[in-house]
Amino acid sequence: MSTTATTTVTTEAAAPTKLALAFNSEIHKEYKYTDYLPVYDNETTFPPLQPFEFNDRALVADKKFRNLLSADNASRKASKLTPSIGTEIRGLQLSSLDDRQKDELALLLAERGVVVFRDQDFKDIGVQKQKDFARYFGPLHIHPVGAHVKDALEIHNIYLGPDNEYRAGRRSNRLTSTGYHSDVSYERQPPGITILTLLSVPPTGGDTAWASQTAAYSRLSQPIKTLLEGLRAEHSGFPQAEGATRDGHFVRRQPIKTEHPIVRIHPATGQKALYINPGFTKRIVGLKDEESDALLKLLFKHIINGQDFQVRVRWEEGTVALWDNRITAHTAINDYDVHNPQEGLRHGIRLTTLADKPTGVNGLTSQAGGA
Ligand SMILES: O=C(O)CCC(=O)C(=O)O
Ligand SMILES: [Fe+2]
Repeated sequence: MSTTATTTVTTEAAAPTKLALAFNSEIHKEYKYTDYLPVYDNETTFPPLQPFEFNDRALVADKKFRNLLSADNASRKASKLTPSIGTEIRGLQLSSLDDRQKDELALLLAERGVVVFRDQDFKDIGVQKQKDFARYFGPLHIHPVGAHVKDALEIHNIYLGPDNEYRAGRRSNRLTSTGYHSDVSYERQPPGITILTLLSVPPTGGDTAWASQTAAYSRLSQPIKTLLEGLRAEHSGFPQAEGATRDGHFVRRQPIKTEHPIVRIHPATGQKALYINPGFTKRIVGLKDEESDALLKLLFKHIINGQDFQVRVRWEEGTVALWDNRITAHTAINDYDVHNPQEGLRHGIRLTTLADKPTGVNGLTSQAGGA
C-alpha cells in the first residue's frame, strides 16, 4: 500500500506544479530531513537522452592515489572490505575533496567497484552542492519514473517507511526482496558513478550488497568468455515504465531498449566485466529464445550466488556509498519491518551520473534496441 496524497504547491519558480507527496507529514514532525522526503512531479516530461562526449575523470587520475589516500594524514584510513570488491574510507570528507582527489576517487571506484565513506557531512551541505559534486563525474541522470526530492528531479528518492511501502510492495509476490541490478542500464550511455546517501538508517537491517562484475567475468571458463565477448544483450526500460503506469505513477521520459555488449571494458582500467543484470537485461541478441533464457539464467545465478565476490555494507549515520555501475551489480536488502518503530524507516537519496557508451571486446559497441 502506498499512501500518496496529491496536492498543488508553488515551486521556487512560482509556477504551479502538480506535486504528489509520497509520505505522510504527520509522522515526520521530528525528522531532520523533511525537505528530502519523496515527491512525484506529475507534470514535467523529458525528451530522449541525447548522446554526449563523456570525459572519464579516472583517466587523468594519479594511479598511486597520492592525493586521496596520502599517508601524511593519520586520521585517514582506507581499508579493503573484501579482496575483490569494496573499500571503506574514514577520516576524509567528500564535501571537501579537491579536483585531483575526485579524479582519484573515480579511479578507485573503477578498481574497487564500491567505496564507502563513513561519518560524512555530505547530507547536510544542501541540494546544490551535492549536485555539483556529482556533476563533476558526469551529467546527472533524471530517473524516468522514480520519486525524487522536491525541486530536484536529479535526486532519486529511496524511501521505505510505514507511510510508503511502495518499494516493498513491488516485490511482495516474490520469495526474496533482493534484486541485483546496475542502475538504469537500458540507457544508451548508462550510468558510471552512483552516489547514495542514507538520511535515515534502520537500527538493524537495510544493508546494501554489491557484486563485482569483473570477478564474475573472470571466473567464467574460457569457452564461455569467448562466446559472451561476441554477443550483445538487450536491456529494457519498458517493464519499469509499465510497472509505474500500472501503479498510477507518471512516466516523465519514454522507455527505451538498448543492446549492450555482454562483456564491457572499463575505459580507465582496461578490465573486462560482465555487463548484464537480472533487473534490466531481457535477452541475448541473436540467440534462440531457449538458448538466451538458459544462458541468462546461468549468468544471473552466478552473479547472485557469488558471495565470494560480493560485499554487503551496513549503513551508519553519515555513510555515503559510491559505486561504478559499469563493473558492479547491487541490491538493497529490505529485511526490516516498517511497522516496527524500532526498525522502520529507511530513507536515502541517490545521484547518478551518466558515462560512456559501453565498449566490448574487439570494438563491439552498444546499439539501439528494437521496438
Ligand atoms: O537502497 C539501496 O540500498 C539501493 C537502492 C537502489 O539500488 C536503487 O535505487 O537503484
Ligand atoms: Fe540501484
